[in-house]
Order: sequence, then C-alpha cells, then structure tokens
Amino acid sequence: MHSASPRENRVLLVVDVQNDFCPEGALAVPGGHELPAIINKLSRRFAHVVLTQDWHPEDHLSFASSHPGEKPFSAIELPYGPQILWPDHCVQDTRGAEFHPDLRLEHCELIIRKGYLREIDSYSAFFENDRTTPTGLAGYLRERGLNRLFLVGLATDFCVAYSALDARRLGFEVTVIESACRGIDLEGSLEAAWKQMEEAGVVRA
Ligand code: VGL
Ligand code: ZN
Repeated sequence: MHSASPRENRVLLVVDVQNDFCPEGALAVPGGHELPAIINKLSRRFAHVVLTQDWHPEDHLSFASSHPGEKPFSAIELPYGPQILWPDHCVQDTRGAEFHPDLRLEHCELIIRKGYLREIDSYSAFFENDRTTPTGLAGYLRERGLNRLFLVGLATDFCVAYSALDARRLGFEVTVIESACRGIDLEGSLEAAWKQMEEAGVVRA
C-alpha cells in the first residue's frame, strides 16, 4: 500500500462480492468469480477500502418466494415503487451471504450491510430502495474526508449503479472501474445503467 498519507481522500468501495452473486450462487452474475483476483490487486493502490454486503432476512420482500404465485425476475409494485423479485439470495448468516473466499482485503476498514429490513430492498450502499432512508455510509465517508469514490463489484447494473448514482447525488466524485465489475443485464439494464451513470457524471474507467 503506497498511499497511506493521512490526507488520502480516495476510497475503494467493493460492492457485494459474495458467494450468491458468483457462478453456483443463488443469483449468479456471469463472471462474478473473476473479480476477487482483480479487486485484490487493485486494492493495493488504495489506503482506504470499504465493503458492502447484501444481507437479507430469509423472508425478505424482494424474494419471489415471499409472494406466492410470483416468479423470480418478474416485477411487482411495493409501497416505495417497482421492485424486481429475485431468487432467495444472501440470506443472513448463510454461506451464500459470505464474501467470496478468494477476496483478500485485510485492510478493509468498514463493512456496510444492506437489505436487512424485511419490507424494503436496498441496492445502493447509501440508501434503501425508497431512496430516502440512509445507510449511514455518506456520513462515515464525509466525516473521514473520503470524497473520491472508486466503485467495483457486483452487479454493475444494480447495486454498483445505484450506489454510483446516489454517490453523485450526494456530491461525491465517482469513478466506476468497468473491468472490476460484472452485470446481470435484465432486458437491457446494463446499457441503461451505464447511460444513467454517464449522464450523472460518473467516470467510466
Ligand atoms: C443485487 C439484486 C438483488 C446486487 C443485490 O448486488 O446487485 N442485485 N440484491
Ligand atoms: Zn439482494
């Protein structure tokens, strides 16, 4: 780690590199298993590393199994807006919710869990899907002067994109490192996410 200056204001935000988002996981993202090696290497250039961990109760409302008759990947309307229904994934304290075993980020300073409220999903590292209930991450980063965010992880078009867009909205400088992300791509969601991110001033690196 060469940049450990106390004034270092860059932070690597590693989104949801968990077993369930890797091949053989419950909500497998193609190529997800390629990320640990890439991110381990990248992380050496960052003094500050923060991880997010998708962390759902077993009856979470984003699971198709919580809505009899509904199938995974269909969309429904919840009080806070449209919600895609997912296969059960990242259930608290299960193997699927653990970080990929090859991830070696021992200098990670904070793990932020999200999606733990049954009634509401949370793609973004900053807000629940109502886009108003904060996770506390913005306050943490601001208090520590970490205002230049570099995002990597899973999935590009959901948790990475939502986090990047919220970070821009909150006034952070944001770069998404494309080679260290993988997408789900439901009905063009990957291209749409990049378009939205670019319009919001996210740097695509
Ligand atoms: C995610 C769908 C559901 C993600 C999490 O990490 O992108 N996607 N939960
Ligand atoms: Zn989830």
